[in-house]
Amino acid sequence: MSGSTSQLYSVGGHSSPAIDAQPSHSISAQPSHAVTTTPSTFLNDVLKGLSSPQKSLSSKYFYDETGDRLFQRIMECDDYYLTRCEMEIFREHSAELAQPLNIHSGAFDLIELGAGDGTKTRHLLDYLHHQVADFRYLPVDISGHILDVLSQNLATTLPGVDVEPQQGDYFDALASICQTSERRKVLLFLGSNIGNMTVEECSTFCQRLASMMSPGDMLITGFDLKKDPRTVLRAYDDSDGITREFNLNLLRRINEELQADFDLTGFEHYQTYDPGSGACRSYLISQREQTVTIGGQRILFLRHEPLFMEVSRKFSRRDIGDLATESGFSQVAEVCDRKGWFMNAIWKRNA
Ligand code: AVI
Repeated sequence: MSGSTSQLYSVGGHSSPAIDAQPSHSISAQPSHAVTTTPSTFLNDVLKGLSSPQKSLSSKYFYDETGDRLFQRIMECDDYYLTRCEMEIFREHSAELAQPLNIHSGAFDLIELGAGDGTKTRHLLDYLHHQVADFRYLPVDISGHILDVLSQNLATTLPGVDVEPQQGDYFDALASICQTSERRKVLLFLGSNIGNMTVEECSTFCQRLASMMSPGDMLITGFDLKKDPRTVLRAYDDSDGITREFNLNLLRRINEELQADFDLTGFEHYQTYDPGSGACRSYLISQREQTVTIGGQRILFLRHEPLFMEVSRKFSRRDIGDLATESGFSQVAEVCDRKGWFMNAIWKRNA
């Protein structure tokens, strides 16, 4: 794999992870999302990322079966606080989440983008059901399997709730729901998935959501807040090395699915956190000069060259308020965990 030939590629088809990525992360392990990715799109995206001056891979490809399992382990590990914080909010503060939604002023659709197994949302559903709110729950996920698991669980635990799973892309599902339902909408986008978008992707995503919503519709989003930089860094550089494995797994996946020849021992995980911008970035650093062949193309990695893998952005209250304003929303409430590490912001679509 070592060599000195660098080649540049001109390949199309790379689109924004913010818009395409549909990871559904929750407490249970997720099934592979590979089913929805055609090999040629995957190959094009990989080659495009690796031919940029700053080599990169799209984090949406983390989630094959092994990646789902590793992400499950990340969520359970002590250093990764995000899932536990948001779970605490849903478990202990469902009433506060529901309060701004005016749950007794007419029927509504509760639409969850990237619902996964709905572990957190179950607490809110339980609360709404006990309050005799007139609503139906429409979990959207790219994985039909996880939607089956979710529906079966809810049929047992909350049989009175009307659950109508929607498999597919967030925006396609939302468009089809909007076409067939006149009800007001409450959207959920949890798990700090918004943090995996760049600043631009994030505004585009929120503006696109706003454009599909009607005035008065609501959006509840999970934001990981800026905090002690060491706490953030530890969450992505965990002492068990699971995040390291999670990153390396994408190289393994590329080897397997695109017949590439990454030597996994030739790359080391490196995490950074910039407390100013709130960007927590993961890289794989090439440990030596080496050439990797993918789809017949040879890619040169210099010694110590960084391969950018993922951004997990952290937000201040002001960042969140500004994002709401620039996307056509007004923030009506915020609910945080007791440490003040995570926020579920509740926004109303402006008239
Ligand atoms: C899915 N997403 C919100 C996770 C995060 O915290 O950015 C993905 C992750 N990557 C490494 N650890 C967790």
